[in-house]
Amino acid sequence: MRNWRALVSAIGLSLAGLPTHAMADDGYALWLRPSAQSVRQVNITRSGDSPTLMLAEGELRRSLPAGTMPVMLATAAAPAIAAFRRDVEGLGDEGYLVRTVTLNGRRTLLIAGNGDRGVLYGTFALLRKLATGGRMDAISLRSAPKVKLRVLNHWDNLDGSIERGYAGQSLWDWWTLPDFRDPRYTDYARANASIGINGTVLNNVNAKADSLTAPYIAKAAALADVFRPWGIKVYLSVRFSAPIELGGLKTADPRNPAVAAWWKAKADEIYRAIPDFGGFLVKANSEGQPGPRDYGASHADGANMLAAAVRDHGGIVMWRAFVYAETDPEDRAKQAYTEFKPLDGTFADNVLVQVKNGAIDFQPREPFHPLFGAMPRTPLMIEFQITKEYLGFATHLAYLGPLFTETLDAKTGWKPGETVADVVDGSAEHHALTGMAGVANIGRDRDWSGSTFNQANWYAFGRLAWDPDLSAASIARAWAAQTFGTDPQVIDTVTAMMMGSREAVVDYTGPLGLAHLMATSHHYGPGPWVSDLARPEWNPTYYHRADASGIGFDRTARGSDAVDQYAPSVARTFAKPETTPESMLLWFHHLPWDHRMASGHTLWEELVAHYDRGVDYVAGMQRLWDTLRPKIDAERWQKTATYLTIQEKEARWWRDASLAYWMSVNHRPLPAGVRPPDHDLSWYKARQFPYAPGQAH
Ligand code: GCV
Repeated sequence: MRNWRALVSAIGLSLAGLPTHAMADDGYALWLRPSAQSVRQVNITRSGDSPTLMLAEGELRRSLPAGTMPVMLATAAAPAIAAFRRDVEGLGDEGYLVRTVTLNGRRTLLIAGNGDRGVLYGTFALLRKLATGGRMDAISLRSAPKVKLRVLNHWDNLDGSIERGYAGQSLWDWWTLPDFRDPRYTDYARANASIGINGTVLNNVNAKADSLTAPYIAKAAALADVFRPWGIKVYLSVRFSAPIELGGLKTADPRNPAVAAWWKAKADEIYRAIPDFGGFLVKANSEGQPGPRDYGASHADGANMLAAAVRDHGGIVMWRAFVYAETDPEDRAKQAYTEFKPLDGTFADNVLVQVKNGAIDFQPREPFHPLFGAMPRTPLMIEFQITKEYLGFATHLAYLGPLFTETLDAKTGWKPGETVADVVDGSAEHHALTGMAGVANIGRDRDWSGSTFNQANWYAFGRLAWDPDLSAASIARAWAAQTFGTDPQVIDTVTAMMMGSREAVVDYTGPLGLAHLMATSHHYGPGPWVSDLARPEWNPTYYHRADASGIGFDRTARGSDAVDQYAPSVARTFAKPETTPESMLLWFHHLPWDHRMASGHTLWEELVAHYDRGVDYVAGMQRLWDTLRPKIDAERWQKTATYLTIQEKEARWWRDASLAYWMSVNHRPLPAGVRPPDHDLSWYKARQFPYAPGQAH
């Protein structure tokens, strides 16, 4: 024992002697830095003793400099802040006010909300302001979330794997729960609270019925206990056929009273263990999942039956619109609208229909989903994918802020000026129940998200769920400052790298509106040639339709007429190549390779130029990152630099394989001076990656 102590103390001494720039930073702290290990001498008063208020106090004690003016944490009902009650009005139960006021004759920093959660969010807003260069004496913050349910969707399986997860195994150790509550669960909740996320769906939408058994409910309840003080509710994905698998019923038909009774009893059981359980998320009749359509019942029948089971407890149902049927020959991009639009107004008032940002599947670029604005009598929740299934997994630097805001800012055309954000935040139709879901990119990797820059996508999702009107650039700047410090050169450089990074991925994987060109199943790398899968819409050739004469999917009236699902003004824009934004050209049109682009180039020349632009952008990010070497801790700098090298290699691979394939189809030479692919097409086709991460099983 004495030797052991001596060793520890020797290491402690030698570590203390190291210069700070040599200290490793493994990214575990995310954007929540720096935080002292010991509490500081700050005069903080609380209006109560709730766990949430105590957490807020702890955050301040670890982060505020000693000698800061007194701080008052108070909910609106506290007599001490009666004079400021009106300032808190209109902030709902999660909004906050942070301001310097005079209390009992002393200048005091007041952090107030109608409820404890508002005070906690105000605390994090204050710390963010300070970490991004704000001054304590000039603080004046007032904000309330525009979206009610700000929810992460974990596609985590009960065996610890994560579908489309690239940051290691699931955080949830189902095996040791409910007894062992890994401290990391608290750190997860804290990180989410710091950006306003207030819900988490624990398990994969491709759900197993087992998650509804008593042992797994107890495990979920243990997580809910950890998350509760941080303002985070737990939800579960449910398998629609669970009454058959667990209840021994012969059917899961939502119109069958025994089925409804089974779900009601199951919901009651869950609420006994988790009194503030959020509700259910459902993937039904999609990609092989069971659902009400198996019995001739509608999606509304299914959703409403589940909604009735949770309604008395205040629960909700998030019912996904991501459906396409194996028997349906209709353009896949049209099927969700065809199925759901007629159901508008038939859903119970505790149901949200959860719609992916685009009509296919989280591609690097998709036009906004035509359901937004087309179902005014139904609350529509938007679903983004934070994990980068189609944008380079964990290794590629692709900041998704511009992808998220491009969709949120899109004009639906259904009402003057109406945007997707207006539909999502409920302002378009005055829906009180609103939501934004993000498929999480979080795993057990030390840095949570597989890379430092992937953390920015988690952060951006949370910030936009709180306020969908924020700009992607302002979020990137704030994240950079919180993550790397306030050196302007670092913030400017990091933001510059981030802001064009998603467009670069579009350029080197599928420019000008091309989509779904990836390899089969694991979705890693290019596979535009794939044409032999069982279902037509699983094949990349279904999406690009390239042949000797042209390329692109005709979704005009001459083709699938998907444009007709948009509001007339938007449909008119997308109906003609001349008025369609070039970034979405081949999504809506099949055009000859010689089609003249705005630049004067042919479509083929332009396509090639985009691939090169994408690869060049990555090289540019490498150069910029090199300039930051003296200013970033060695561990995070080196990992990012190495990942950029991987990205550069894979961007070239995507470009070369794609060009080799397009040339095999159009029989055209590359424009003069363009570098030919490194290998011939057969070499690219022969690549196999049976162990690529994140695969469904
Ligand atoms: C969870 C895509 C993904 C699947 C995912 C599905 C969905 O198809 O590849 O892994 O399944 O979307 O969103 O349900």
